Amino acid sequence: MLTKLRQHLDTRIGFFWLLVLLFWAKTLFAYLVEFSLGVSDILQVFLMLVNPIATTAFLFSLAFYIRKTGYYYYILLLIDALNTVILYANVIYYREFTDFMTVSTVTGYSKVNQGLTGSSLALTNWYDFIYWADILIVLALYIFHRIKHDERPIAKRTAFAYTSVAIAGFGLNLTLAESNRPQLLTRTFDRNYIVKYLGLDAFTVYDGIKDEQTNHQRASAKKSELDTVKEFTESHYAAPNAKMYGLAKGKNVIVIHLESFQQFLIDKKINGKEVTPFLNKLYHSQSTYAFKNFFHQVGQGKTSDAENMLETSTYGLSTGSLFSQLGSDNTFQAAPAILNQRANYSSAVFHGNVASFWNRNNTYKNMGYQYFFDASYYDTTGDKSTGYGLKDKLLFKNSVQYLERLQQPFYVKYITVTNHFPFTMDKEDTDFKTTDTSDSAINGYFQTAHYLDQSVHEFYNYLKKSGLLNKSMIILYGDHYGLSNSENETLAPILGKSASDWTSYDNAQLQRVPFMVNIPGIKSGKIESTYGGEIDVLPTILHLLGLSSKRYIQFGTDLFSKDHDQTVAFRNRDFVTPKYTVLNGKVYSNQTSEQVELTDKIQKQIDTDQKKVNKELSLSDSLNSKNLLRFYTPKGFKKVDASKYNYADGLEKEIKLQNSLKGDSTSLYSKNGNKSTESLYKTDAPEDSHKKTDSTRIKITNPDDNDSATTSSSSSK
Ligand code: GP9
Ligand code: MN
Repeated sequence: MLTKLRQHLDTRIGFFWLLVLLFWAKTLFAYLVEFSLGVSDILQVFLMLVNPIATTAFLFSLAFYIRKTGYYYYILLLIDALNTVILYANVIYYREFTDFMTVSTVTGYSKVNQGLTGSSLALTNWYDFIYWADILIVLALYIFHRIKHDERPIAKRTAFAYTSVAIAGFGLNLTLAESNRPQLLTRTFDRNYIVKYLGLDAFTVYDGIKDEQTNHQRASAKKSELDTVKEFTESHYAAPNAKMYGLAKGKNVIVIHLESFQQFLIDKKINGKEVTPFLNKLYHSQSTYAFKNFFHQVGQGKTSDAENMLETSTYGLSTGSLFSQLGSDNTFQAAPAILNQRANYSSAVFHGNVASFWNRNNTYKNMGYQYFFDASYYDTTGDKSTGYGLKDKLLFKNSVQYLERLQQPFYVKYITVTNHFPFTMDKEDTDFKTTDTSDSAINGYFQTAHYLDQSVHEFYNYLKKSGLLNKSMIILYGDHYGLSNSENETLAPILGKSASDWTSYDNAQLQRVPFMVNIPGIKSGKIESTYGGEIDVLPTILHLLGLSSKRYIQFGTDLFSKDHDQTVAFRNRDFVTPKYTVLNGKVYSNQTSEQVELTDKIQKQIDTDQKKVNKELSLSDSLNSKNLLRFYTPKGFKKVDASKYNYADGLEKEIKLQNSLKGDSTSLYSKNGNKSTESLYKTDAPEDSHKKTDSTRIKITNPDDNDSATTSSSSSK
């Protein structure tokens, strides 16, 4: 047996398999030891284990086409070495940035994370020889004839067969990956995902192609195109409403991102109980301006599209996520930077998922976010998290230590995750008696929404006790639908509708999400019926803070302005106005829910609106995909220098700043006589105590996060 294997090794094909095997082994070593790929089910484990094989076999099989003996062996080793360079460079890069190396970081185009620098040397480890030893040993064995030099060239047909089988193997891998994570390549959730499912080589090629497409679009961009965009946004601008302008001037801004939260949850009762009693109270409060006709406008980038619209007032892209595709390199004039530069706001994001999801770790830098407290800042072990990270109650509670040390005024964003598809909950987290439909996502949705409501309630109690409440304006919004169109017919009876005459019109109406501006202390709040969407948030907030928005290129308009544009564009060019809902050219009346008999007058109006919607979306696309904002710097705006931001050791940085400001520090902690306010936080989350919880589920938490969980100092990004 052993001699057989030996003999096989002495053939060209045997040598090939030896190298493939070794390369596969060291890739797996990197997967398990260096990267946190967040593998969460058996299929993912399987794909992770096999994904290096097809691409490696494909690349190495290219040597089969070489007939000359010496060349064959050396070229094969060279391919191996080059592939190892890619692997090893990613290992080093990952140690510094907890992310994979993109082509734009290598070519130096990227503004964040300037590739590998001198300091990278410090990131090498003693065991790194593992990545190179195999090549050196095999090379030595070959040179000293311990491996026979097989003179027989590989038949063309055999070579071709190997290459083809490798390609087919990759195809199979891709198919399985897509079955587990649909739209993996079109939506680009996370670089981690592509590596986890398809491997490092596939990721590098994929990224290279994307990069080439982006660069091509950018290179062809002309400054005059910016002028066309600017002309549009200038003529579209809506001047602030004097009554609202500066209503929240100087206040902290707390944005609460209500994951997958739809408007129909507001005031909804299930089995006689309100699903979201606290949010309902806020909705009806005199201190809240709530919008009942506010729509999400996201595309495939879901949460990240919502974030982009809210903070830049430009649309997401027609396919994929803008954050993932352009976030690393684009010029942004986003809320955190604007508020910092014009009113000295500090800024932070709190989110219990890994930083690389939706490429946030890079995009936030270009937006000017000073701090990003991602999963590595929290204990996300065991029952503390679900599919997308830390449970909401724990996110709010465990962020206090970071929040209280931020200089005020601050602009902060909490991105919740528990109310996310598939809306499953651990038993200990809910006693809400939900619906009993045939669809478990629907039944779960009311429970996870109820949980989210409780989380926000607990957070509000803290805000009140700590005194932050009256110093803040709190923005609450739902990012997009939770239940998709395919579930809506089952949902219909719960909404008092019938499934049998459910139409696309009804689906469109369900794209309403909450948008609430809560300014504790005011009494003028009310429920507004103005139509609007996520694109309108930034100018609205700026005006509430008493900052004019005229100088910026923004596609939305202030919701309170009398000139506010009430045409709400969806990403697929459908749109809603106060009177009509236009879907794929079909016009429905909002009053009757029926398709409208089109008179010439109505048709003309719809045509004009449709043209505007198309124009707006395509101008936004050209602005973003050609990175046109680099040609325009608004008055007083300083271009964001992404390389200034690094999200490691956030707490230490806050403390350092606090200490250096001494008596001038405005953090809550300093104002509280240098005492923490953490003890004011009360949660009923069972995971927070040492009560026994249900720990039989598979968790996505990655082992690296566990060590650095409670102390941010060990975070190694
Ligand atoms: C992930 C979370 C969910 O971090 O924000 O994103 P989504 O799937 O809703 O786009
Ligand atoms: Mn979302």
